[in-house]
Amino acid sequence: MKIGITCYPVYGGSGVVATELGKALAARGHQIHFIAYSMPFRLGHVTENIYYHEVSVNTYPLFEYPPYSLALTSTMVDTVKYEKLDLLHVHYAVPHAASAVLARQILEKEGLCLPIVTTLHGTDITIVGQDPSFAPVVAYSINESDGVTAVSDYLRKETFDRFPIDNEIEVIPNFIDTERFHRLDKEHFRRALCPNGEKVLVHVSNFRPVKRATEVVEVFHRLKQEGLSVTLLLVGDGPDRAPAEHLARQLGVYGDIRFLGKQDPIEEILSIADVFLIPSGSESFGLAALEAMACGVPVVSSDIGGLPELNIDGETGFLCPLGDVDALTEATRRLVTDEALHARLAENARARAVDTFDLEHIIPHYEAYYEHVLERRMAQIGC
Ligand code: GMT
Repeated sequence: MKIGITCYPVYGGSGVVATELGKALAARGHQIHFIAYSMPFRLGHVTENIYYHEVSVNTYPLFEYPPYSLALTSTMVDTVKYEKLDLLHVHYAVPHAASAVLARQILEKEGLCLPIVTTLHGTDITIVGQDPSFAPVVAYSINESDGVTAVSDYLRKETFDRFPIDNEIEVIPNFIDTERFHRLDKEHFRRALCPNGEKVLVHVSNFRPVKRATEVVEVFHRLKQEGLSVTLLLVGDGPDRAPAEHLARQLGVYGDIRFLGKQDPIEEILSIADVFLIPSGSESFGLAALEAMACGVPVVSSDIGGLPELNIDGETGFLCPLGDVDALTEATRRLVTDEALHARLAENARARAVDTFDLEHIIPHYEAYYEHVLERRMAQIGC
């Protein structure tokens, strides 16, 4: 199949999922055309079966806000026409689904058929999409898509609860390449960071307030106060990094925390982790937690959103009530002090990543869904 993929190329889990999906589909013989405003950061070098079409937005003195969505639509139209794409798969509804619906209308006028699949990722439904400046367009473009997928049951339900949706939504969970994400031998790295054999707590995020990174610092502080030998690696960057640093200084634990900023490859850091903390206030899936699990790291998370579909309480980690720092601390304490418990949950976490979320299981779902959408569209309008 020839498939166009549009995503946010520089930030966030939706771009990671879209890019890894494109790479996996290309490896299975499909021809993949990324349509985005810059090269997706996880793409690496362009390989066989992978093409990249850059959206360039014309600036003009009249445009205080250059119309990116329209430039994207035009690039979609050109790419479909000249590359003869079978289907367009857009990730994150705002504004990609609307651009795709418009592209489909333009192409229909020219007698071309373009089925669209929209994948909902999270904040496009729960936060950004809720804004009155976007909400009617989000609902319309979801209803107009030929296929809609959501990354968790939770997100599917939220979409129906929050928008007037009369389309079907298929749940296809996120996935991981468990051959790339596995525990590597990084003992030298561990010894360098933890010369006294400290247990390693890790948090990876974009440090937006919704990730509640400061709670991770609070948990760490409490464990240090109890005299536990722990260190904390904070990976990523964003608006809450400075508040997290400030809190760490106030609590007197700044010197025991490494603020590592954005890091790649993340599996090297996860390979020395003992516990992964993700106390988010909103998380439709929690791809960062899945990456940790694939590296055999038990997860301490909040119990909201799609996290309970991924992190099984008492089996792959612990679920804690949102904002309950006592519960987060207790769960982390158990994992750093009880070796048998830690070993069991670490093994289960890896097994769940491999058995349930490995890309070899999930990519065929997408392929089958594309076939289904194509057949249905052909039957509908005979294209
Ligand atoms: O909001 C973000 O954290 C970024 C966002 C994205 O779309 O780039 O992440 C969402 O999609 C990820 C991939 O499907 C999910 O793993 C994240 O849980 C989800 N984030 C939220 O729901 C907050």
